[in-house]
Amino acid sequence: MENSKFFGIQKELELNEGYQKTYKKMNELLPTLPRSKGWWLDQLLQYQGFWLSNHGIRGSMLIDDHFNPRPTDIIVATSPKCGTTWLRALVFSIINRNSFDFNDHPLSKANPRDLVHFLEAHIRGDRSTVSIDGLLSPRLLSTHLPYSLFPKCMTDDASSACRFVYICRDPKDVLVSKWHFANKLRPKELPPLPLEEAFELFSNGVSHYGPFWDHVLGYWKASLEWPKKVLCLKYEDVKKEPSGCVRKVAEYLGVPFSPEEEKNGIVEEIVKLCSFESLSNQDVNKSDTRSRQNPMSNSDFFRKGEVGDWVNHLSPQMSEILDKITEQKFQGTGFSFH
Ligand code: PAP
Repeated sequence: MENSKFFGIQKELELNEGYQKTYKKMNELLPTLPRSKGWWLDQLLQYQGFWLSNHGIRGSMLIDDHFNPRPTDIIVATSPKCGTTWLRALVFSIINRNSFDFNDHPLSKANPRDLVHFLEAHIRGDRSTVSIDGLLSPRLLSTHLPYSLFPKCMTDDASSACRFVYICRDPKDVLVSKWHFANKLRPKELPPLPLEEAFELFSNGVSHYGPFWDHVLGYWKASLEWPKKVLCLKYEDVKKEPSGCVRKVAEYLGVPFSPEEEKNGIVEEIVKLCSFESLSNQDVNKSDTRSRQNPMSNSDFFRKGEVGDWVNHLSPQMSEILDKITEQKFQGTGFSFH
């Protein structure tokens, strides 16, 4: 129990025996993993080639042992700060477009993270979480886990299990977004994280669910191999052509817009509803929702929502180094951010 206390996991959870076994396995494993400084209070641990917090590792192990995928599952997958909030909102409104009035929509009352459940967080097996097994199909879930960390039954089989919609973003903007976010989350007792330190960590691959580039490549390669199973989007493309991307996602999910929906401007309604301007101005996303259980406030997920804000923060040398890493990592893969 000493380890579980140390890692802040499994406090007074009432768990069934199956879950207890996974927690035990995890608590034995965690102290053996290489670790690095975190971005806020947590440490990052190296697990199967990626840097994860203890919660990320817990999520991965619990999914391995306890998640029962369904063919209708839709999983919104992202590396943090690549557009998770936006993509959650878009996919939610695409698949539920016939269930809600756009003038009185759940997205005007709830943050997208409350409408699209975070798989790693809700598979904990304790009573305080949503029962993933109890959700009606089609389940819309989200994840930050790298593709290779999902069990083979979810990733190798092109036809029978879940589909993934992935979004990625220029790493320079990801770093800047993450650095701002880290400084919002850091406890008051700690000094702000200097940008230089964030840059060092990020460019060395030490960021949540990183290395960033390996995260992108896992999903990109899968999307090439199984285009019906994984759809890869880029934040920059969605910004440039939001309607086209909304149509693409709807088609991929097997719910294309009918001529009548097109005529009624439903695509544009969705784009408008999910835009940064619209979501960030909802009261639910403006108020401070921070609590002891949840240190992240809804407002923390909205900053600028722009492409290229990195120019206001990174030195030319930093941007050059990141571009070089990106070029080297993606060479010969067919992927680029241009
Ligand atoms: P997460 O992965 O931690 O959940 P995520 O939503 O991916 O966070 O990242 C937040 C970023 O998306 C912020 O970017 P910025 O720091 O560069 O501004 C946030 O502003 C941006 N964002 C949130 N909602 C939208 C939206 N509707 N459209 C465009 N960008 C958005």
